[in-house]
Amino acid sequence: MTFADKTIVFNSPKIMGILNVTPDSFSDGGKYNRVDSALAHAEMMINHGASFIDVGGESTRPGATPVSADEELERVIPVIEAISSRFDTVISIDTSKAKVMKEAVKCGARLINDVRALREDNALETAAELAKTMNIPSCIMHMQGSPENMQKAPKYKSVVDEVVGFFRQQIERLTQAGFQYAQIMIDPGFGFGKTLEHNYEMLKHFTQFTQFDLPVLSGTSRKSMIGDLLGRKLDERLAGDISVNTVACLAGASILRVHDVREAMDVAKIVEKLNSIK
Ligand code: PT1
Repeated sequence: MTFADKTIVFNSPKIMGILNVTPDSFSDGGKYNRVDSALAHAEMMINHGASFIDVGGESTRPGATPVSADEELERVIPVIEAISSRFDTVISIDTSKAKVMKEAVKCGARLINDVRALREDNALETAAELAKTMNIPSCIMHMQGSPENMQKAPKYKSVVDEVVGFFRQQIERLTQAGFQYAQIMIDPGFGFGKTLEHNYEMLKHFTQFTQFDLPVLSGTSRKSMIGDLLGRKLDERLAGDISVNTVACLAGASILRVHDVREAMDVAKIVEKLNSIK
């Protein structure tokens, strides 16, 4: 798959490092402090083997409240500029807002990661334009509800069938809007309007999501599906993360979106070795 000028071949799982630039991820404000610490964190993740750095200025974890486009831009733009001027990694912009997509790509982002699957105002038109004119792919994620309400009462007849159906519908919608098929990435959206049972049902049947022959992203890092099952606090979930990532990679995940890049790279290398044996 190509991201503007840069090709990444998914012949082994690739790692996307998470870079949150939400205020709660920092001890206190101060823009320079913020850019500097984000840059240092990005550099570490790149050194550990990340192929992508996912920059996000809106929290989408359960119960999170929305932010304005201007607030989001103020958070992410200086960080994207700083990373893209120093490193050749693919920067992904974690946003649902058309304006943020456009500005982020202007300063060097090469992938749009939208947990709302380009369903906000103007998002589809904007992302399709960036796909056509600059070869910027998009990752579309499944979510039931919105971050404010999604964990209230998630309900499915079959979560796997519904998520697969959603992808079928959205891939059609994106290609109709002008995307090439090969400019689309999909993500089942672990933790987004799913109970613990729903999340593990998706993990168990993860191979189903590879039926479209598009790269499948898996994002489970430090999530409740690990903490709640194991009874682990946020900083005690690494073993669970590694286990879930191993299962996802064996089932065909192409990208792991993680906080702990080094450990995820170890998973990717072991799965690559296994897949090379006849
Ligand atoms: C994800 C993802 C994301 N997750 C993509 N982007 C988050 N493509 C942000 C919990 O249950 O999976 N894929 N961007 C973070 N969102 C959550 C959701 C964090 C649920 C935590 C939980 O703990």
